Amino acid sequence: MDALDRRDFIKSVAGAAALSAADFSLAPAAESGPVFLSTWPHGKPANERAAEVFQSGGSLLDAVEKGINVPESDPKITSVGYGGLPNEDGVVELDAAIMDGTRHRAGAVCAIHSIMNPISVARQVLEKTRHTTMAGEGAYQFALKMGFKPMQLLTPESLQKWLDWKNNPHRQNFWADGENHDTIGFVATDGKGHVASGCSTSGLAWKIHGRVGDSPLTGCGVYADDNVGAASATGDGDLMTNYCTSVSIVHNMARGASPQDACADLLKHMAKTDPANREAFACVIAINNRGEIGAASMTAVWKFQYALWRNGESKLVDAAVVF
Ligand code: SD4
Repeated sequence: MDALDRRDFIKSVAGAAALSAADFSLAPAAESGPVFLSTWPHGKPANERAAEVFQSGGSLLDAVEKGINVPESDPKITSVGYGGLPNEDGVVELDAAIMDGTRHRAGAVCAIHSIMNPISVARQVLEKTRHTTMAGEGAYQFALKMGFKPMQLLTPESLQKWLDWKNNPHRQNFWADGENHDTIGFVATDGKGHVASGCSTSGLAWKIHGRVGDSPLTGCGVYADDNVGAASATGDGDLMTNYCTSVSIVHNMARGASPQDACADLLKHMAKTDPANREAFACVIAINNRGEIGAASMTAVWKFQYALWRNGESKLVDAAVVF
């Protein structure tokens, strides 16, 4: 190869690389206005709070964090924050993560106890440290250093449910009934191409002490990339972690899938690798940097509803079912 050929060759290789990188980015976002999308009916007040925070000058991350604080602080919601059902030892252990699509950085806490708003601790991990994920006692001590106040997260109702479970000789290890599956997953855009994702949960009721689900793991419960979009997930975290659901969905969108198709494709892929997964509790949400959204549930058994806030309208919608 003479010098000129070599230069041309290098130029064409560089061109090809640039092309595939460009393929990975969606065209610049159209002005969509802010959009807030979250899981389950308790996502509706969370979205509304997020919209208020954003419209009064908060950042997109402030909106996601403060939105998620709503179900976290509500003792009636038994799968997130205060009032969340405890682990098998009767201790409430919470998982949460928040990811900023602009900086491509997440903050997360796993299995943290005694702190009502783990998403806010996750935010502090993101803003105040060079770490991404903090776990257990270390996450708790970090929260205290950041000024969070410890409290008893069991309510009389959740304590009674734990006692009933404990006293049942035929108790199941996980999810003894169908009520305990309402993690909040959250995705948002500011309408100008920025996206963010957040997730907060008490995880599986009666889980083994120290168990960490998908929710606080970057790429699983949260993923956000301004070049493409954001995703989040709710469901059987022990299963879903193995599919890196949120990053898979965002990468599907990067290859050109709509948010809706990207969600459905991920669930189909799970079912393809193991047909038993057709019965799995797996639900996902996604948004792209143009404000288009998607949501899907593996099966109709879970009656997955998502909450959507757009143009001042706040509603609950039945998600598409894949099988
Ligand atoms: C977990 N994915 O800890 C969470 C639970 C969940 O709806 O999302 N429930 O496995």
